[in-house]
Amino acid sequence: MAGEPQAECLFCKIVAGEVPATVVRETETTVAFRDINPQAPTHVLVIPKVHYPDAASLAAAEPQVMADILCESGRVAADEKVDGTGYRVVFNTGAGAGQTVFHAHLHVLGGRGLNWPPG
Ligand code: IU
Repeated sequence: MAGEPQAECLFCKIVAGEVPATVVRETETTVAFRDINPQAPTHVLVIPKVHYPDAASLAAAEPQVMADILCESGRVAADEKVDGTGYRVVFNTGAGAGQTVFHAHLHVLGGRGLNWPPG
């Protein structure tokens, strides 16, 4: 069922505490943890506790949770002290855009200069 934990989903396992992660923030609806392969000095993933495969399906089904994720990204940036220097939030959506984990997640990247357009 949409939103329910998926047995084979790595991020559902992180939410459940079955796979370790360096959690930096947690709310009733979200978890934020450090990316295992950081692409910047700050690289944190903010994920919903509910399972949706990507940002669009999450936003369509649970817009308040999507809003919670965006609010949390700002709090992560402030906690990491990258809000003053600039940071980027990214939802890779679809394999063609580089999505590799199909549980919606927002990347929060900062702590170095970030080029535009992204690769
Ligand atoms: P993507 O947008 O789906 O490509 O992002 C998935 C991210 O999840 C990617 O940056 C990975 O480094 C990260 N990640 C992780 O933090 N822990 C893991 O065990 C795995 C992937 I697998």
